[in-house]
Amino acid sequence: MTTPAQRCDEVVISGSGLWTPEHVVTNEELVIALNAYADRFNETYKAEIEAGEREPVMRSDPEFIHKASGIRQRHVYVKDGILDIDVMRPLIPERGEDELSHQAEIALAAARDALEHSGREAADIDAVIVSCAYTQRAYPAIAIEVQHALGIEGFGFDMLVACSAATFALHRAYEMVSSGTARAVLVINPELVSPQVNYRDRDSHFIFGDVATAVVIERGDTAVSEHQYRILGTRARTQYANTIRSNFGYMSHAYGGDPFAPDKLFHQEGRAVFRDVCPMAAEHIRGHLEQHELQPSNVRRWWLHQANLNMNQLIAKKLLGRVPEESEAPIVLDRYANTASAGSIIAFHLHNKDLQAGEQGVICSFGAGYSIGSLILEKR
Ligand code: CO8
Repeated sequence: MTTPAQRCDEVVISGSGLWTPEHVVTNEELVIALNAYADRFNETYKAEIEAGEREPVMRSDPEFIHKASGIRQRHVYVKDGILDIDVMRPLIPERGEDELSHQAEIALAAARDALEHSGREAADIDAVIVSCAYTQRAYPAIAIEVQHALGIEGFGFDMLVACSAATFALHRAYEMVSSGTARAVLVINPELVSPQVNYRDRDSHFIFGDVATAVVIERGDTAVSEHQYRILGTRARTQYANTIRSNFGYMSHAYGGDPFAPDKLFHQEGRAVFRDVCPMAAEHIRGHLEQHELQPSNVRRWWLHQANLNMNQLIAKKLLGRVPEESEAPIVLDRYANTASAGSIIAFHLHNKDLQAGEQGVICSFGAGYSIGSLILEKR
């Protein structure tokens, strides 16, 4: 169908979707595996470690993990291999070029859920954006594979913005719909992050989980779903920082070193990230609300990025002057852990339907880059 280039004053989120992997890994399971690996490694290299020629592998602790992050467990796409101290990575079988890719498979599950919630079909969608921390290949785009599988006309593309991938993609979708280049856009976040976790590193082995989320953004004048959220505004900010990084990429072939060395996996200076990002995120949200003549006290629901419970409480405290109630700023990271860009969308998906018409909420992500993205929503 040809889309009329008709500008649109009211753009809405008309539905969202969630795919949760069936496999769960608890903190205790992760710690047992890492500590067994550490004990064996440190015994094997005892002499070198004592001579200062090799660093020991540090043991982990489930109490530390819960206290420092609020995380109790995570869902993973494939559990096999993660807890095996001879493997310590998910054993995901490689698929042939004619098969549906892993990431497209989980993207499709979330997308179908979002289409159902929005009351939309493939024929109603003009664009597909797959936006996440990693795509499993550079091309063809996962978005185009998903577009093909769903039978959507129009166009699709992938984009990567680490933990702000979902919000930044929603911004692009909002602009497309408001400018009239698309009637409706499907934004999908297939966060298949477990292959990038270093399960031998106590600083980061507990942080991430897999999930997929999706959102339909469309014209308000034709939206049909029961729960609709008018997008009052979007705001983005980036500031370069090296404190969260992965060096894995297509250049690994040229470098000739170990393409799976620790620096090629996720690594961060967690304390520095915490210190830098909390004030940035609070200031960003306050400024965004002021642009719309709103105060933090006007916000009924905070759908915040889900990296760390203490981080969310500190950001909300900076804004509200108090620790928010669970019902004001729902937490999902205890069950899901950090799911990269999908965390705030899981929180939105699971905790939006009780809002009354005219009540406002904020979706906000913050993470690597640094990158911060927010949307102010109002229930219709
Ligand atoms: N068990 C026991 N001790 C531990 C463990 C552990 N598992 N881990 C660390 N320790 C030790 C440390 O070594 C340190 O010891 P010492 O004092 O002797 O040096 C001590 O405990 C304290 O460590 P930290 O200072 O690191 O502890 P924190 O209280 O700061 O907590 C956190 C660590 C939980 C990581 C915290 O700093 C945090 O959450 N920071 C924010 C991080 C964040 O939000 N990052 C965003 C990353 S996500 C993102 O941007 C998307 C990237 C793309 C996705 C990637 C997918 C793979």
